[in-house]
Amino acid sequence: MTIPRKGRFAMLSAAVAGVVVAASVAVTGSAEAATTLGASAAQTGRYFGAATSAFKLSDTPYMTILNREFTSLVPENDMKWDATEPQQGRFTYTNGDRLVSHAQSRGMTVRGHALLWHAQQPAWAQSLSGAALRSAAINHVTQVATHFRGKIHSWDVVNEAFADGGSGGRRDSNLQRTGNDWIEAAFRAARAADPGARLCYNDYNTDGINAKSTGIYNMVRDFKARGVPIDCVGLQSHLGTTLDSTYQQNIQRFADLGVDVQITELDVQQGGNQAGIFAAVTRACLAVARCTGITVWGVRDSDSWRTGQNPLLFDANGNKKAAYTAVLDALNAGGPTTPSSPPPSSPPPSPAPGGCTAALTLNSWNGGYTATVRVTAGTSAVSGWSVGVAVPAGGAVTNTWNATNTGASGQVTFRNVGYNGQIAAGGSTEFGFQGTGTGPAATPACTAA
Ligand code: 9MR
Repeated sequence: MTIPRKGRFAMLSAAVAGVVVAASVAVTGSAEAATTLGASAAQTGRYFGAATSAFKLSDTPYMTILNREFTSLVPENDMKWDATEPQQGRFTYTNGDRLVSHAQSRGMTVRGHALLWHAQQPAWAQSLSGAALRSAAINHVTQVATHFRGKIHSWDVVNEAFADGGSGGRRDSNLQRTGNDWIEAAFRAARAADPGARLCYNDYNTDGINAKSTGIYNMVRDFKARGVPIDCVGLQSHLGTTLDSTYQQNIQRFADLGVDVQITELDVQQGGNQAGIFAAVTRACLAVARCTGITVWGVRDSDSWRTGQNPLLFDANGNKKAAYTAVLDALNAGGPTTPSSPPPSSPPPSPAPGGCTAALTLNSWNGGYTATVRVTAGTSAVSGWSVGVAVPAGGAVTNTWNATNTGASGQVTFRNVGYNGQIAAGGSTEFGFQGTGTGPAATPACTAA
């Protein structure tokens, strides 16, 4: 289910009714002022990124700008569910891989967008519901985040799950109907699959303190309190002709919860004070140490999804607009440097000499679960392993990947398959299984062969 563009923008304009921002004033002229968005943002410890697509990689005038100005990219569509798993269990990563390689060759970081979303789902997922959809969704998160493991700076794990309007609650969707815990299940699966990526919740109409952003704020606070892995909040910032007077305050309140904030899809309708709003957003991010980067949702006006609104920093011919200069000047005026926040990582299980350890992560829902088990070799290599798991009474293992199981209920033993028995000293591998009932609670025992 896609939100119609017209409806989306009617909502946006209503939501951002607030203060019209004054025109920005050029502040720098110093010999050291950086001359590109990326270099200038880097001086404050931040990235400056753009949404792009694999089909643009052959557009030379476009790539000249992308490569010159930006230090981060995000696939506008190429990593979405419909793009990466068009048929259930069949994954296509070609376009995402091409963008990642391009980024790596240019020293850019990559934002991953988006593991789960109510829109742009493949038809097969749209037709699922309940436990079947939940396990397909979690499998999608696991597979995609595993494929790109180590290459993604930040993942939009869940996109646009909150409702517009005054409720502050969740949006109805097939995913939401699998149970309110679908978001935390997705974050846990993403952490298990790629412990080095920052995990973000991303949404729009959150560009100030309002019912929707407060709903998200409450969810993040709850996640932090309960240890659900979340590292960042993405404020999309698809803006109309005004900027909410509480834009910076809203960034700050999320930062105060102990998560990073990223401006993830910035574009501003032309026709009002476009340059001033772009500059004000930039200054607001710079003013909050944990606002770690800004991404614009496209490069040239002609690349934008907002046809006719010319909402970006470059015109159709690739010329820098007044909005570009306003952003560059704001960046060069600086702000507090972001604290160096190393990528999150789960502490590795302590090494067992000559043996192995196993750590189990669960994604549970009412009546079922998937478990991911990380097997780590101790100080010597192992050439085979088995892991014993106590499956709680009343439930059973129904499906296993990257291992074979003996028994399905009670004490179940999982053994390596041909390709993952060898683990180097200190190295690790993962297998998973799905089950009915309540997931195993105890730490599994690992035995090296
Ligand atoms: O810009 C994207 C456009 O090319 C797609 O057709 C559209 C499909 O829904 O998604 C656009 O990107 C959206 C992003 O993934 C999530 N936030 C809103 C963005 C604009 O609609």
